[in-house]
Amino acid sequence: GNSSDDAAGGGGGDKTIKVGFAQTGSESGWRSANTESMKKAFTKDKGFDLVFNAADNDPAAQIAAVRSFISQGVDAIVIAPIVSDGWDDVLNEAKTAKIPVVLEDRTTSSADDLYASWVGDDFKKEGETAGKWAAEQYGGKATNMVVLEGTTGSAPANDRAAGFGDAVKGTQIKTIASQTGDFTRDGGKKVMEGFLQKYGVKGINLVFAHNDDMALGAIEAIEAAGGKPGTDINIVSIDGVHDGMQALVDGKINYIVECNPLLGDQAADLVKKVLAGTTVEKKNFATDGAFTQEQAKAVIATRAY
Ligand code: GYE
Repeated sequence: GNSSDDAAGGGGGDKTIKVGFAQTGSESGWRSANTESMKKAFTKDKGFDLVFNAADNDPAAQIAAVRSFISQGVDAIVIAPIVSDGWDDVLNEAKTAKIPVVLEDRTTSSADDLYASWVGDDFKKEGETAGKWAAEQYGGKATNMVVLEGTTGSAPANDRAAGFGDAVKGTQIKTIASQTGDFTRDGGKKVMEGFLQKYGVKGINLVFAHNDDMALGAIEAIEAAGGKPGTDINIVSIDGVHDGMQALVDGKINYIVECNPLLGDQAADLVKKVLAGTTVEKKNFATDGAFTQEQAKAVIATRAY
């Protein structure tokens, strides 16, 4: 690096803070909003020199990006870990190099002392909220559910599945198939096509999609199979991105649990505080709402993303 050679790890004054940000990739609408939020928060004006990397959902490439930040001698590293496992070695390397790491969005299974802080959403609670709603709406009658899972091994896929599972336990909702669609619209569409071929529109009553993009892909697959999404097959998903909210307003999705992607300012604040030696919370949760079709109509015009 060069533009911040004078930063020397300082957190205050008018020295530029060089930050390497290892983003997952660009898999979803949520991710686009998150990347934009991060880029807006880590600007030159605000005292940062941001080195941005998107790993295209490849865990090995993401770890390589973090290693390159370490060898560039950045002042701090921010990571949105694609998967939870496999971070110990590189986090130890950052620790040895005395470069603090702030996690944003997804969590890791590494020990707490390997990173300075985390900011993100409560994925388990999101799953629970979605599951509670599904249990109330459909749990009293025999319901065949298919699940479109997020990226295998990612914290949101693991935690949303666990939270939802807890909430529908003991109801008549039965999971007949569950497969990863990698948090992408295309992935959701392809997996749903396979489910529809196997079970038919009539054999599936409910889709739980771990994110809106996969729900949007499933809508395309259901319509192509001659079904009515939101009526013949009900859909519950998580995120609350614009296209998802529009599908909710249009009656094609039945319920969306929000996951706030606007984490940039909090992440930037944490980086500054950690570099300044200020004590910060280890875990910082954003707050999330949830929307029925009627509630979505009332808020869609004023959503920030
Ligand atoms: O729900 C999904 C994105 O990690 C919370 O990643 C994030 C998830 C989000 O691809 O749309």
